[in-house]
Amino acid sequence: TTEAYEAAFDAAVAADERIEPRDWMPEAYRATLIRQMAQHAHSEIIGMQPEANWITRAPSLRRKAILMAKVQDEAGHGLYLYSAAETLGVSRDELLDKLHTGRQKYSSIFNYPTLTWADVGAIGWLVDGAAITNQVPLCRCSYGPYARAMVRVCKEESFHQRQGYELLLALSKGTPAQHAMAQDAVDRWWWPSLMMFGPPDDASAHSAQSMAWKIKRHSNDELRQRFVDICVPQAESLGLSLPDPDLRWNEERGHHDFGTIDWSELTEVIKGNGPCNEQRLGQRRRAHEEGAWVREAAAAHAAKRRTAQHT
Ligand code: FAQ
Repeated sequence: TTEAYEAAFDAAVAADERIEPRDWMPEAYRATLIRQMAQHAHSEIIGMQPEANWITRAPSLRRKAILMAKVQDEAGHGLYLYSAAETLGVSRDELLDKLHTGRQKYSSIFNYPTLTWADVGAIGWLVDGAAITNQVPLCRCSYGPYARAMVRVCKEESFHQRQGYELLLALSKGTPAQHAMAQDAVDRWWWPSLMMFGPPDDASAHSAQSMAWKIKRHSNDELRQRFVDICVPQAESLGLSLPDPDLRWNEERGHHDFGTIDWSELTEVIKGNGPCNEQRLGQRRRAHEEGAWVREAAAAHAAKRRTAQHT
Protein backbone atom coordinates (compact mmCIF):
# COMPACT_ATOMS: atom_id res chain seq x y z
CA THR A 1 0.00 0.00 0.00
CA THR A 2 0.99 3.62 -0.40
CA GLU A 3 1.22 4.01 3.39
CA ALA A 4 3.72 1.17 3.61
CA TYR A 5 5.80 2.67 0.80
CA GLU A 6 5.66 6.05 2.45
CA ALA A 7 6.75 4.61 5.79
CA ALA A 8 9.69 2.86 4.10
CA PHE A 9 10.70 6.11 2.38
CA ASP A 10 10.49 8.09 5.63
CA ALA A 11 12.50 5.45 7.46
CA ALA A 12 15.19 5.45 4.78
CA VAL A 13 15.49 9.25 4.93
CA ALA A 14 15.56 9.19 8.75
CA ALA A 15 18.32 6.56 8.72
CA ASP A 16 20.40 8.62 6.26
CA GLU A 17 20.08 5.94 3.62
CA ARG A 18 20.05 6.88 -0.05
CA ILE A 19 16.90 6.93 -2.14
CA GLU A 20 17.62 5.27 -5.50
CA PRO A 21 15.85 5.68 -8.87
CA ARG A 22 13.73 2.51 -8.59
CA ASP A 23 12.66 3.19 -4.99
CA TRP A 24 9.19 4.52 -4.30
CA MET A 25 9.26 8.27 -3.54
CA PRO A 26 6.60 10.92 -2.94
CA GLU A 27 5.72 12.75 -6.15
CA ALA A 28 6.56 16.09 -4.52
CA TYR A 29 10.06 14.78 -3.62
CA ARG A 30 10.55 13.75 -7.25
CA ALA A 31 9.28 17.12 -8.50
CA THR A 32 11.54 19.09 -6.14
CA LEU A 33 14.59 17.09 -7.20
CA ILE A 34 13.78 17.55 -10.88
CA ARG A 35 13.40 21.30 -10.31
CA GLN A 36 16.64 21.68 -8.39
CA MET A 37 18.76 19.31 -10.48
CA ALA A 38 17.51 20.79 -13.76
CA GLN A 39 18.20 24.30 -12.49
CA HIS A 40 21.64 23.15 -11.43
CA ALA A 41 22.37 21.53 -14.83
CA HIS A 42 21.11 24.61 -16.71
CA SER A 43 23.38 26.80 -14.54
CA GLU A 44 26.43 24.78 -15.55
CA ILE A 45 25.56 25.08 -19.25
CA ILE A 46 24.61 28.77 -19.23
CA GLY A 47 27.55 29.34 -16.87
CA MET A 48 29.94 28.45 -19.69
CA GLN A 49 29.11 31.69 -21.50
CA PRO A 50 30.53 34.48 -19.28
CA GLU A 51 33.98 32.87 -19.11
CA ALA A 52 33.99 31.50 -22.67
CA ASN A 53 33.82 35.16 -23.69
CA TRP A 54 37.47 35.45 -22.65
CA ILE A 55 38.95 32.31 -24.24
CA THR A 56 40.07 34.16 -27.38
CA ARG A 57 41.47 37.03 -25.32
CA ALA A 58 43.32 35.12 -22.58
CA PRO A 59 46.66 36.86 -21.96
CA SER A 60 48.87 33.77 -22.50
CA LEU A 61 48.75 30.28 -23.95
CA ARG A 62 48.88 28.84 -20.42
CA ARG A 63 45.89 30.90 -19.27
CA LYS A 64 44.01 30.01 -22.43
CA ALA A 65 44.57 26.26 -21.97
CA ILE A 66 43.44 26.46 -18.33
CA LEU A 67 40.32 28.45 -19.19
CA MET A 68 39.34 26.10 -22.03
CA ALA A 69 39.67 23.14 -19.68
CA LYS A 70 37.54 24.85 -17.04
CA VAL A 71 34.75 25.70 -19.47
CA GLN A 72 34.81 22.11 -20.76
CA ASP A 73 34.51 20.86 -17.17
CA GLU A 74 31.35 22.95 -16.82
CA ALA A 75 29.85 21.33 -19.92
CA GLY A 76 30.69 17.97 -18.37
CA HIS A 77 28.97 18.90 -15.10
CA GLY A 78 25.88 19.95 -17.00
CA LEU A 79 25.67 16.67 -18.94
CA TYR A 80 26.35 14.68 -15.79
CA LEU A 81 23.52 16.48 -13.97
CA TYR A 82 21.08 16.06 -16.88
CA SER A 83 21.83 12.31 -16.77
CA ALA A 84 21.23 12.26 -13.02
CA ALA A 85 17.91 14.12 -13.53
CA GLU A 86 16.89 11.60 -16.20
CA THR A 87 16.89 8.86 -13.54
CA LEU A 88 13.78 10.61 -12.17
CA GLY A 89 11.81 9.91 -15.36
CA VAL A 90 12.27 13.12 -17.33
CA SER A 91 14.11 13.45 -20.62
CA ARG A 92 16.93 15.84 -21.36
CA ASP A 93 14.96 17.20 -24.33
CA GLU A 94 12.11 18.11 -22.04
CA LEU A 95 14.43 19.89 -19.59
CA LEU A 96 16.21 21.80 -22.34
CA ASP A 97 12.88 22.83 -23.80
CA LYS A 98 11.83 24.18 -20.39
CA LEU A 99 15.06 26.17 -20.14
CA HIS A 100 14.69 27.58 -23.64
CA THR A 101 11.09 28.64 -23.03
CA GLY A 102 11.83 30.19 -19.63
CA ARG A 103 9.87 27.59 -17.63
CA GLN A 104 12.92 26.47 -15.66
CA LYS A 105 15.52 28.70 -14.06
CA TYR A 106 19.29 28.87 -13.94
CA SER A 107 21.46 30.63 -11.39
CA SER A 108 21.12 34.42 -11.19
CA ILE A 109 24.91 34.81 -11.16
CA PHE A 110 25.34 34.07 -14.86
CA ASN A 111 23.32 37.11 -15.87
CA TYR A 112 26.19 39.47 -15.06
CA PRO A 113 28.74 40.54 -17.69
CA THR A 114 32.46 39.68 -17.73
CA LEU A 115 33.94 43.10 -18.48
CA THR A 116 37.66 42.45 -17.97
CA TRP A 117 40.12 39.56 -17.79
CA ALA A 118 40.08 39.86 -13.98
CA ASP A 119 36.44 38.74 -14.05
CA VAL A 120 37.66 35.26 -14.97
CA GLY A 121 39.61 35.25 -11.70
CA ALA A 122 36.72 36.67 -9.68
CA ILE A 123 34.36 34.02 -11.08
CA GLY A 124 36.80 31.25 -10.17
CA TRP A 125 37.45 32.57 -6.68
CA LEU A 126 33.97 33.78 -5.72
CA VAL A 127 31.45 32.01 -7.97
CA ASP A 128 33.14 28.61 -7.86
CA GLY A 129 33.85 29.21 -4.18
CA ALA A 130 30.15 29.82 -3.51
CA ALA A 131 29.22 26.84 -5.67
CA ILE A 132 31.49 24.53 -3.62
CA THR A 133 30.16 25.85 -0.31
CA ASN A 134 26.64 25.05 -1.53
CA GLN A 135 27.51 21.73 -3.18
CA VAL A 136 29.72 19.97 -0.63
CA PRO A 137 26.68 19.31 1.59
CA LEU A 138 24.80 18.08 -1.52
CA CYS A 139 27.28 15.14 -1.59
CA ARG A 140 25.16 13.91 1.35
CA CYS A 141 21.84 14.59 -0.37
CA SER A 142 19.26 11.84 0.17
CA TYR A 143 18.91 11.14 -3.56
CA GLY A 144 21.74 8.79 -4.57
CA PRO A 145 22.44 9.84 -8.18
CA TYR A 146 22.54 13.54 -7.26
CA ALA A 147 24.77 12.96 -4.23
CA ARG A 148 27.21 10.83 -6.23
CA ALA A 149 27.33 13.33 -9.10
CA MET A 150 28.27 16.05 -6.61
CA VAL A 151 31.41 14.24 -5.43
CA ARG A 152 33.18 14.55 -8.75
CA VAL A 153 31.71 17.98 -9.51
CA CYS A 154 33.02 19.35 -6.19
CA LYS A 155 36.53 18.03 -6.85
CA GLU A 156 36.63 19.84 -10.17
CA GLU A 157 35.09 23.01 -8.72
CA SER A 158 37.81 23.09 -6.04
CA PHE A 159 40.40 23.15 -8.78
CA HIS A 160 38.46 25.93 -10.54
CA GLN A 161 38.36 27.95 -7.34
CA ARG A 162 42.13 27.70 -6.87
CA GLN A 163 42.65 28.64 -10.49
CA GLY A 164 40.64 31.84 -9.94
CA TYR A 165 42.45 32.63 -6.72
CA GLU A 166 45.85 32.19 -8.35
CA LEU A 167 44.82 34.38 -11.30
CA LEU A 168 43.63 37.16 -8.99
CA LEU A 169 46.78 36.87 -6.88
CA ALA A 170 48.94 37.36 -9.98
CA LEU A 171 46.95 40.47 -10.91
CA SER A 172 46.82 41.81 -7.37
CA LYS A 173 50.62 41.55 -7.08
CA GLY A 174 51.14 42.94 -10.59
CA THR A 175 51.19 46.52 -11.83
CA PRO A 176 48.93 49.14 -10.18
CA ALA A 177 46.61 48.89 -13.20
CA GLN A 178 46.38 45.10 -12.83
CA HIS A 179 45.72 45.43 -9.11
CA ALA A 180 42.95 47.96 -9.81
CA MET A 181 41.42 45.63 -12.39
CA ALA A 182 41.37 42.75 -9.86
CA GLN A 183 39.78 44.99 -7.21
CA ASP A 184 37.14 46.23 -9.63
CA ALA A 185 36.18 42.65 -10.54
CA VAL A 186 35.85 41.65 -6.88
CA ASP A 187 33.77 44.80 -6.22
CA ARG A 188 31.33 43.78 -8.97
CA TRP A 189 31.10 40.03 -8.21
CA TRP A 190 30.94 40.05 -4.41
CA TRP A 191 27.27 40.88 -3.83
CA PRO A 192 25.91 38.78 -6.71
CA SER A 193 27.94 35.83 -5.33
CA LEU A 194 26.20 36.18 -1.96
CA MET A 195 22.85 36.12 -3.80
CA MET A 196 23.70 32.73 -5.35
CA PHE A 197 22.72 31.08 -2.05
CA GLY A 198 19.11 32.08 -2.64
CA PRO A 199 16.65 34.25 -0.72
CA PRO A 200 16.98 34.68 3.06
CA ASP A 201 15.63 31.76 5.11
CA ASP A 202 12.37 33.47 6.03
CA ALA A 203 11.63 34.01 2.32
CA SER A 204 12.87 30.64 1.07
CA ALA A 205 9.80 28.76 -0.14
CA HIS A 206 11.37 25.31 -0.45
CA SER A 207 13.95 25.17 2.35
CA ALA A 208 11.91 23.63 5.16
CA GLN A 209 10.57 20.75 3.07
CA SER A 210 13.87 20.17 1.25
CA MET A 211 15.72 20.02 4.58
CA ALA A 212 13.16 17.59 6.02
CA TRP A 213 13.78 15.36 2.98
CA LYS A 214 17.56 15.83 3.43
CA ILE A 215 17.94 17.17 -0.07
CA LYS A 216 19.30 20.35 1.47
CA ARG A 217 21.43 19.89 4.58
CA HIS A 218 21.81 23.55 5.54
CA SER A 219 19.70 26.64 5.06
CA ASN A 220 20.51 29.36 2.51
CA ASP A 221 21.61 31.80 5.23
CA GLU A 222 23.82 29.22 6.98
CA LEU A 223 25.73 28.52 3.78
CA ARG A 224 25.96 32.22 2.91
CA GLN A 225 27.49 32.91 6.35
CA ARG A 226 29.96 30.04 5.90
CA PHE A 227 31.01 31.51 2.55
CA VAL A 228 31.56 35.01 3.98
CA ASP A 229 33.67 33.55 6.81
CA ILE A 230 35.80 31.62 4.29
CA CYS A 231 36.30 34.61 1.97
CA VAL A 232 37.41 37.26 4.48
CA PRO A 233 40.88 35.80 5.24
CA GLN A 234 41.32 34.82 1.58
CA ALA A 235 40.66 38.42 0.48
CA GLU A 236 43.29 39.53 2.98
CA SER A 237 45.93 37.21 1.58
CA LEU A 238 44.98 38.34 -1.91
CA GLY A 239 45.57 41.94 -0.89
CA LEU A 240 42.07 42.84 -2.06
CA SER A 241 39.16 44.29 -0.12
CA LEU A 242 35.53 43.17 -0.07
CA PRO A 243 33.10 45.98 -0.93
CA ASP A 244 31.15 45.98 2.33
CA PRO A 245 31.79 48.66 5.00
CA ASP A 246 29.72 46.65 7.52
CA LEU A 247 31.86 43.53 7.25
CA ARG A 248 33.47 42.78 10.63
CA TRP A 249 34.24 39.90 12.97
CA ASN A 250 31.63 39.33 15.65
CA GLU A 251 33.36 37.69 18.61
CA GLU A 252 30.10 36.73 20.27
CA ARG A 253 28.65 34.94 17.25
CA GLY A 254 31.98 33.56 16.10
CA HIS A 255 31.12 34.76 12.58
CA HIS A 256 31.52 37.85 10.43
CA ASP A 257 28.65 40.30 10.37
CA PHE A 258 27.98 41.67 6.93
CA GLY A 259 25.87 44.37 5.26
CA THR A 260 22.32 44.08 3.98
CA ILE A 261 21.87 42.35 0.65
CA ASP A 262 19.78 44.12 -1.97
CA TRP A 263 17.13 41.42 -2.37
CA SER A 264 15.23 43.43 -4.96
CA GLU A 265 18.22 42.94 -7.26
CA LEU A 266 18.01 39.14 -6.90
CA THR A 267 14.26 39.22 -7.55
CA GLU A 268 14.75 41.29 -10.69
CA VAL A 269 17.55 39.09 -12.03
CA ILE A 270 15.51 35.91 -11.40
CA LYS A 271 12.53 37.50 -13.16
CA GLY A 272 14.67 37.99 -16.28
CA ASN A 273 15.66 41.61 -15.83
CA GLY A 274 19.37 41.20 -15.04
CA PRO A 275 22.00 42.86 -17.22
CA CYS A 276 22.55 39.80 -19.49
CA ASN A 277 19.46 37.54 -19.19
CA GLU A 278 18.35 38.10 -22.77
CA GLN A 279 21.83 37.65 -24.20
CA ARG A 280 22.48 34.42 -22.25
CA LEU A 281 19.20 32.73 -23.13
CA GLY A 282 19.38 33.97 -26.72
CA GLN A 283 22.85 32.51 -27.18
CA ARG A 284 21.75 29.20 -25.60
CA ARG A 285 18.75 28.91 -27.94
CA ARG A 286 20.92 29.71 -30.94
CA ALA A 287 23.51 27.14 -29.94
CA HIS A 288 20.74 24.55 -29.61
CA GLU A 289 19.30 25.35 -33.05
CA GLU A 290 22.72 25.38 -34.67
CA GLY A 291 23.46 21.99 -33.10
CA ALA A 292 20.36 20.36 -34.60
CA TRP A 293 22.34 18.78 -37.44
CA VAL A 294 24.70 17.12 -34.95
CA ARG A 295 21.80 15.57 -33.05
CA GLU A 296 20.21 14.44 -36.33
CA ALA A 297 23.46 12.95 -37.61
CA ALA A 298 24.09 11.14 -34.33
CA ALA A 299 20.56 9.70 -34.34
CA ALA A 300 20.87 8.61 -37.99
CA HIS A 301 24.21 6.97 -37.26
CA ALA A 302 22.80 5.14 -34.23
CA ALA A 303 19.81 3.92 -36.28
CA LYS A 304 22.11 2.66 -39.04
CA ARG A 305 24.23 0.74 -36.56
CA ARG A 306 21.12 -0.80 -35.02
CA THR A 307 19.90 -2.11 -38.41
CA ALA A 308 23.40 -3.34 -39.28
CA GLN A 309 23.52 -5.36 -36.05
CA HIS A 310 20.13 -6.91 -36.69
CA THR A 311 20.90 -8.16 -40.19
N1 FAQ B 1 19.22 32.11 -8.96
O1 FAQ B 1 13.04 28.32 -1.86
P1 FAQ B 1 14.36 28.68 -2.42
C1 FAQ B 1 27.41 26.52 -10.84
C2 FAQ B 1 14.86 30.42 -6.88
S1 FAQ B 1 26.78 26.98 -9.32
C3 FAQ B 1 18.07 31.79 -9.57
O2 FAQ B 1 15.44 29.05 -1.48
P2 FAQ B 1 15.74 26.22 -3.14
C4 FAQ B 1 28.89 26.19 -10.95
C5 FAQ B 1 14.56 28.97 -6.54
O3 FAQ B 1 14.86 28.12 -7.63
C6 FAQ B 1 25.09 27.56 -9.53
N2 FAQ B 1 17.00 31.32 -8.89
O4 FAQ B 1 14.83 27.50 -3.43
C7 FAQ B 1 29.60 27.07 -11.90
C8 FAQ B 1 13.10 29.06 -6.26
O5 FAQ B 1 12.36 29.22 -7.48
P3 FAQ B 1 11.30 28.10 -8.02
C9 FAQ B 1 24.09 26.46 -9.56
C10 FAQ B 1 17.14 31.18 -7.55
O6 FAQ B 1 15.77 25.42 -4.39
C11 FAQ B 1 30.50 27.98 -11.42
C12 FAQ B 1 12.96 30.38 -5.55
O7 FAQ B 1 14.07 31.16 -5.99
N3 FAQ B 1 24.03 25.75 -8.33
O8 FAQ B 1 26.64 26.50 -11.72
C13 FAQ B 1 18.31 31.49 -6.87
O9 FAQ B 1 15.33 25.53 -1.90
C14 FAQ B 1 31.19 28.85 -12.28
C15 FAQ B 1 12.92 30.25 -4.03
O10 FAQ B 1 14.18 29.88 -3.48
C16 FAQ B 1 22.90 25.10 -7.93
O11 FAQ B 1 21.90 25.12 -8.62
C17 FAQ B 1 19.40 31.98 -7.63
N4 FAQ B 1 20.56 32.32 -7.06
O12 FAQ B 1 17.21 26.85 -2.86
C18 FAQ B 1 29.38 27.02 -13.28
C19 FAQ B 1 22.99 24.35 -6.64
N5 FAQ B 1 18.13 31.24 -5.56
O13 FAQ B 1 12.12 26.92 -8.43
C20 FAQ B 1 30.05 27.88 -14.15
C21 FAQ B 1 21.79 23.51 -6.34
C22 FAQ B 1 16.87 30.79 -5.42
O14 FAQ B 1 10.37 27.81 -6.91
C23 FAQ B 1 30.95 28.79 -13.64
N6 FAQ B 1 20.65 24.29 -5.93
N7 FAQ B 1 16.26 30.76 -6.61
O15 FAQ B 1 10.64 28.74 -9.22
C24 FAQ B 1 20.40 24.66 -4.64
O16 FAQ B 1 21.15 24.37 -3.73
C25 FAQ B 1 19.12 25.40 -4.37
O17 FAQ B 1 18.26 25.20 -5.46
C26 FAQ B 1 19.29 26.92 -4.07
C27 FAQ B 1 17.89 27.53 -3.88
C28 FAQ B 1 20.10 27.12 -2.80
C29 FAQ B 1 19.97 27.63 -5.24
